Order: sequence, then structure tokens, then C-alpha cells
Amino acid sequence: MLDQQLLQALEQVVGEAGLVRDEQRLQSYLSDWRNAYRGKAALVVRPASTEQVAAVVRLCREAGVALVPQGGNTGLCGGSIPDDSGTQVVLSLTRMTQIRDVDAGNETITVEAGVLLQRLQEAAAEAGRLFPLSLGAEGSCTVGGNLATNAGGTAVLRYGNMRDLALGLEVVLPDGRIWNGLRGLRKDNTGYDLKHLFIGSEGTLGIITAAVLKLYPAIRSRTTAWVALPSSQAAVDLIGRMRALCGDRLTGFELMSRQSVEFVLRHVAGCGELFAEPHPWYVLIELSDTLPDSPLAEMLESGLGAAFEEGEALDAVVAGSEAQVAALWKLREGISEAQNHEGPSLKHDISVPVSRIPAFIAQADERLQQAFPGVRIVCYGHVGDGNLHYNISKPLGSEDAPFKAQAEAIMHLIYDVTAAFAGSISAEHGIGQAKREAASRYKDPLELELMRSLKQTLDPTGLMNPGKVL
Ligand code: FAD
Ligand code: 2HG
Ligand code: ZN
Repeated sequence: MLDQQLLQALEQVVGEAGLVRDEQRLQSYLSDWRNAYRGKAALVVRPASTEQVAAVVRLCREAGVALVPQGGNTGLCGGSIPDDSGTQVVLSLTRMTQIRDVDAGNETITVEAGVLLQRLQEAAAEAGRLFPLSLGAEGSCTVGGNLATNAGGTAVLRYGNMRDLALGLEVVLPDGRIWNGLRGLRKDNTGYDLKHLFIGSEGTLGIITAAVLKLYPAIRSRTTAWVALPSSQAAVDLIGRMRALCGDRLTGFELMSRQSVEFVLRHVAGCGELFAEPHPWYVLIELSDTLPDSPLAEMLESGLGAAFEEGEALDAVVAGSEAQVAALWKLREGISEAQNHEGPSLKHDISVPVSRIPAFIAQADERLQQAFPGVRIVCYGHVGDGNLHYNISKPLGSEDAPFKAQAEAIMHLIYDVTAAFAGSISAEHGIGQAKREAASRYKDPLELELMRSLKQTLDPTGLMNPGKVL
């Protein structure tokens, strides 16, 4: 589908190794992890440097060809998948894998967009530091994708989202100019903070090619527990209690419904039941400290002791080894994979004020069960961030088609309840193509207007990831 002249010019820039044309090799770039989104592309281009990215962007702009930036392709709302016209070019950043600099004195690391999150964590550890962003897809997702989606994960409670971890960016603009904003400054009040425009823009305003990121002191002690709870209100009470007791040492607090855990027990190898009887809710609590001999176990015991007395906690297991810590996290991180085995699912990564989580769940559960009897609610998430994955699986034993036909109505019901609780329809995963229509319905019209005018200013030809976000 691509003009031969453009193809040759692109090949001159990136070389044969930087092009993917083979039908079979193309496939992994054209559908997402769940196979929920599928597109076509004229070509996949894999530049190996910022200058090559800029040259590719200029050539495609001159030819009027749209670009779809892609990192590890682990996004959950179709942002990195081209449309089905077959005319778009996927621009994969996966060859840009240099760690350009580690400045231990400044507590920063400068990395290229294609570096895997896990590799970044390892590089930080090699320098005796911590890079705290942590999420289930960390072995496959890239720094560029993390920035473009403002990724969250399980340590946001203590360290913030990707936005909070970035000090500077290098971006190829839609007209091919390179913006070098790779400043490692913690203070810089010289006007608008432009990096924040690109963070969370899901590839619609430019291509992120590198970033300066914050490093933190390495963690030297850790205590991890799995606690059974009678209700989601108990989780909100318990997080307040643990925070008051441990302050910043509380670095993880993940909530899981019984249904979520059941899916993992059913489908993820090596995960087993922890308690003699099932409980309605569970939380995974992690305390960590930079001190080697921090009294974390005592703090946990004191917090849980009070929680048992108040009836907030029903049972608890504290990990006694690194292997047990890993097993507890597997039980939590396995939910996404496990839900895939239960047929089609609908994902809603909503957020509400933390204090309103229990009321949100009660109202959403009641309205869903009335309107769509039998659907399975898989509710879990990051309590400290008010962020729930309020995911829905089809009723047991039912066909896919009737469930898929109800998807939009289910989504609107959940987003209506989210809006009634002053929440957000996307706390983590972004808008992509999945929530474009919903964003236009639930987001403030003035905010949307401002977003459109920014898009028009930066990308007047609309060739940067069209059909996503707006
Ligand atoms: P991709 O999927 O390739 O792209 C995502 C978006 O970013 C697309 O719109 C794409 O066009 C754009 N993009 C990618 N690279 C660039 C770039 N260099 N410049 C400009 N735009 C770019 N997300 C969370 O926030 N928290 C979680 O806890 C979490 N857990 C997950 C667990 C699993 C099992 C899976 C599969 C996903 C999870 N995600 C989570 C979602 C996903 O992993 C993150 O959004 C991740 O940050 C995406 O990175 P990626 O490199 O795969 O990006
Ligand atoms: C998580 O917290 C991720 O595990 C993925 O954000 C959520 O798969 C999902 O819906
Ligand atoms: Zn999440």
C-alpha cells in the first residue's frame, strides 16, 4: 500500500533491519496482548536513533502518511494498534534501547524510549538505586509507552505515577523537529512545563525518544502480607490505619475481590489457596524501608493486631521468604492473565476518591446485577490511588455474542456510577481507541476543547496517531 518512493527513502534512513514487511512478522505489531484490537499497516519502521525517528517523521509528513507510535504493545486500550485502512505506518521504538547516562549524584538516569521497564529497574539497582515504577507488564513494556500512557502500577501510593518520576524528555515533534528537553532539574519555573503535555498524550502529540527519570534510594528491608477482609470498607479503614502507623514505609496496598482471586487460583500455575476458607476481600500489604534493620514486622503486627480487634481483618499470612513474597505478588499480578481465560472481558480502570470506594462498589454492583444478571464482576485495584479495575467477565456458561452485544450498555452503567462519584473513567490505562467515545461523553467539554486546540497547534495535519484519544 505504501508509495515505492517513500518506502525507499525510509529504507535509506533505517536500513533493511529497521523495516518489517514480512506478513508473518508484521502480525505481532498489529494486535494487542488480549487480541481485543486488530489493525493493518503498510509497514512497521524501527528507527535506532532520535535522528532516524526525526527523519522518518519528516518523510511520512511530506507523504501525508499517518504514524502510530508503538513500544512494547502492552497497552490495554488499543492506542498502539493502527486502524484497518492499511495505510498507516507503525513506528516502533524497540531498537532505541540505550541507557545514556546514570548520574548517581543527581539521582537520575537518562534512557531511550525503547528500554524495557524491567531493564530500567535493573540498571537502577546496578547503580545501588531504585526506579520505583512497577507493574505486571514490566518485562515487556517500554519507558516510552510508560510515559505516553502516564503508567501507574503498584507503587504509586508511595512514589507517584510516571509523570511524577520524569524530569525531562526528548521528543520528535509532528513536524520532525527534535525538542531536547532532557534536563535533570528538580526545579525549573521558566514557564509552561512542556514535558507534561507529552506525558499521557498516548502518541498523539509527538514521539518520545528519551527521558531523564528520577532515582530513589535502594530498598533494604521489606515485609509483605496477604490479609483477608470482610468488606471493601475494611480496606479503606485499614489503609488509613497503616498509613498513620508507617507513613511512607507503606509502599503497596492492593485490593482483590474473592472473584478476582478465584480466577487466579483456577488459571495461574503455582498459585494456591492461602486460608482454610474463602473471604470476600483480600489486600496485599507491602512495607519497605531503606534501612536494613527497619522494624517493619513489628509495625505490621501492631497494625494488623488493631485491625483484628476492630473486625477489619479476618485472617493474615505474612511472607517468610523472598519466594513467598513472589508468590503473594503472583496471586495479585496474575489477575489480568487469569481473566483472559474466562472469555471476553470488559475493562474499566476507573478512579474515585479513596473514601468513596466502598459506596462506589456497592452501587455499581447492585445496578449491574439488576440490569445484567449473571455477569461476573472482577474488582481489584490500587486502593491508595482510588483506582479500581472494575472488570466484567461474561456470565458462566453463556455464549460470547450476547455478552459482547451488552458491552456498551455495561460500560455506560459503570461510567455513569463513576461520574456520580466524581470519578475518572480512566485512572491508568488511557483513552486509546477504546474510550474515545466515552471520553467525549464523560469529560468536561471545555477540557476537550482545550485538548483539541493543543492537538491542532502541535499536529495540524493530524498524522500523529489519528483516531486515538480525541
Ligand atoms: P504500547 O502499548 O506500545 O503503547 C501505549 C500507548 O503509548 C500507545 O498509544 C502508543 O501509541 C503510545 N506510545 C508508545 N511508545 C511511545 C513513544 N515512545 N512516544 C509516544 N507515544 C508512544 N498500566 C498501568 O498504568 N498500570 C498497571 O498496573 C498496568 N498493568 C498491566 C498489566 C498487564 C498484564 C498488562 C498487559 C498491561 C498493564 N498495564 C498497566 C498497561 C500497559 O502495560 C502500560 O500502559 C504500559 O505503560 C504500556 O507500555 P508499552 O511500551 O507496552 O506501550
Ligand atoms: C493491574 O493493576 C493492571 O493489574 C491491569 O492495571 C488491569 O488487566 C487489567 O484490567
Ligand atoms: Zn492497575
